[in-house]
Amino acid sequence: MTTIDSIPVVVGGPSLPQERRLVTAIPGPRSQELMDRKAAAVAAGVGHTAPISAVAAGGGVVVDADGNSFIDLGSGIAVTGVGNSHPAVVAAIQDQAARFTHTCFMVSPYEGYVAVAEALNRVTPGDFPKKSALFNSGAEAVENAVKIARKFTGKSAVVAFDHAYHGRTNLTMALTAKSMPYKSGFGPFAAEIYRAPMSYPYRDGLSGADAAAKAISVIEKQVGAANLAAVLIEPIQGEGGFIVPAEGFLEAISAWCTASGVVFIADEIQTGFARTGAMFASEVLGIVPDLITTAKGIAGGLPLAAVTGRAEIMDATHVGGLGGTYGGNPIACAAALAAIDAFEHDGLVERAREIGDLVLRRLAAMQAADPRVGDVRGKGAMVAIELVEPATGEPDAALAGAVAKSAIAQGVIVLTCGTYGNVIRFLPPLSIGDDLLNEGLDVVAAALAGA
Ligand code: PLZ
Repeated sequence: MTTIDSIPVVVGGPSLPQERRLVTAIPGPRSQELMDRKAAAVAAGVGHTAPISAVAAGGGVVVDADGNSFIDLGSGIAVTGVGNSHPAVVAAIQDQAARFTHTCFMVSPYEGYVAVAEALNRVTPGDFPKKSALFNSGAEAVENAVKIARKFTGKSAVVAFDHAYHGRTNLTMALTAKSMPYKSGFGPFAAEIYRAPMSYPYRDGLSGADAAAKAISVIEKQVGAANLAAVLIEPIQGEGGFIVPAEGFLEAISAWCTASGVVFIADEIQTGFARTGAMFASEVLGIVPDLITTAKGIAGGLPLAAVTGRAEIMDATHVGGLGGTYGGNPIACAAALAAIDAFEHDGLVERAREIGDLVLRRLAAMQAADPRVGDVRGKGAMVAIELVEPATGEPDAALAGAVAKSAIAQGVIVLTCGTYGNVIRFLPPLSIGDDLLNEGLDVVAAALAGA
């Protein structure tokens, strides 16, 4: 138990005071102590954004061991969409933990797993019979989507895009575009992965149709549909810079896949579950993928991931070909059922749209006043600014890093992203209130003005 202003705090969730409050410099002494222990005990490769010791979180705040309360504009990288320690998620976890914590679904199946599969089959886009399989992490879901597509098509090549992020395992490192920090020194990588150009309207100036024609030409000339099992794409790229493709790009790629016997996989691990103002970004962007990978927002913070898609593709794999000791862990499934219910019935899709309207309006005002804000983009509660040298349009990663660092020191957790590291992204929990959201944006605006 820690104390904040002498009040014992043992629980987070929405009842935490919804305020930004700094009572020490950041990091405070207790957080610094944890940073020192981390440096001594945790492998150096595991970095951190905010130098704090988190002890509670909920609504739109994260509280540290020194009693500082931060406005959360990151949701632990798009995970706590329903809000940290959402009461229904907590209750479901507690109830399931008291019943059983594990049997292994492949040994003694249980209802929670099947119910999550049913829910995913229902809420994902596509008016056709679907099936799902559950895993532990986003990377594992992507790996399995590739396995399934290869088995179904009998082909081996996979196309991913410039700026893509799909994970840190060997196959998903190969699928991820950016070398530093994700891949550098960690090769050799998995074979039969090819890269196509992404539609990036701010930087390529191409229409969706032209960008798709360019990508399809690369795919046809350098890979060939006869060898291609799957095209894998984030409908809105996450780590790569919150890149929203030009209108028509995804439809054209998806249509080409359908015509060419290639499985079209949407990686909705960051964009899924109400984040973009629809249950899935595919709906916002007008596509119906063959397979969808999900994770992050699915279970209110517990590790769970899934592949969902056309039943005939999902069923192509022999019995025993898919699985894992923990995939679809019963506690994670209980959390997911509560979280999915909250996404569907607590108005969170609408809330994501409202958040998007508010944040985009504020960011557009920042752009109008400051030529270093080169681009403002995003959908729903997944929006970003791209910072540049005004004279040249060159990416300004140093500025993005300085703004994020200064915002954190002022009590607002924001994340950067982008191939060039020059994008500041906003991924608030959908449980955040307008007041905190505005205050958080005020702090970011002041940090930018002062940088
Ligand atoms: N696909 C689209 O966004 C995870 C990575 C953070 P895991 N993104 C956050 C980091 O630096 O490791 C992600 C994603 C998309 C796949 C993944 C991978 O999901 O659950 O981290 O494996």
